[in-house]
Amino acid sequence: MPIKPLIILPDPVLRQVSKPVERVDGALLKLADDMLETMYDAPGIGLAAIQVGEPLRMLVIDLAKEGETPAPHVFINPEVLESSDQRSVYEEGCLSIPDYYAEVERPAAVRVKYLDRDGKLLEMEAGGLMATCLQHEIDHLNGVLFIDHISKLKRDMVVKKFKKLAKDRAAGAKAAGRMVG
Ligand code: GNR
Ligand code: NI
Repeated sequence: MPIKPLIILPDPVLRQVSKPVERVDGALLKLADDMLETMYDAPGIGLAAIQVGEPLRMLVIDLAKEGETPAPHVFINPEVLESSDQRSVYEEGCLSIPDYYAEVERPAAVRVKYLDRDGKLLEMEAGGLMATCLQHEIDHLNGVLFIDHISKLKRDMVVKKFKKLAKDRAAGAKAAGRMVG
């Protein structure tokens, strides 16, 4: 099952703190490939393992635009080593909070260390969208969502809307079940 279902707000799974990866083995790389496929299908530019229900510190990013050569990146056990004092603002979205977008201010550049798919320890200095995306994804590993960086008023409105959507979906599924059953 290469394309995995996405975990959607307000599922408490999204608030779990993910565990460090202990071994970069075949099963982990299979998960990375499934995450990339799920991300491309959505489509999105990044995905953390917890968004497909796996509480592991791994994320994937591909910033290539449609029509460009794909540029998949896998980050295992990523850690921010340094953040710039300079900030930048991007309009962010999240595959776990579909169709909601808001501006978020974050450090404009970060230096991260991580393991790549060969289990090799690497460092990356990122700016622009890569810096924002890395921070958005690393937040997921810590159970943090981009709506945690907006005003409480806006956040409460979004959470309320998604709670209602989840409730309506559950009621709809139950009604459909009655019809076939
Ligand atoms: O697809 C995504 N787009 C995006 C845009 C701006 C800042 C962050 C992101 S990440 C998001 C996919 C996602 O939810 N990753 O966790
Ligand atoms: Ni996200």
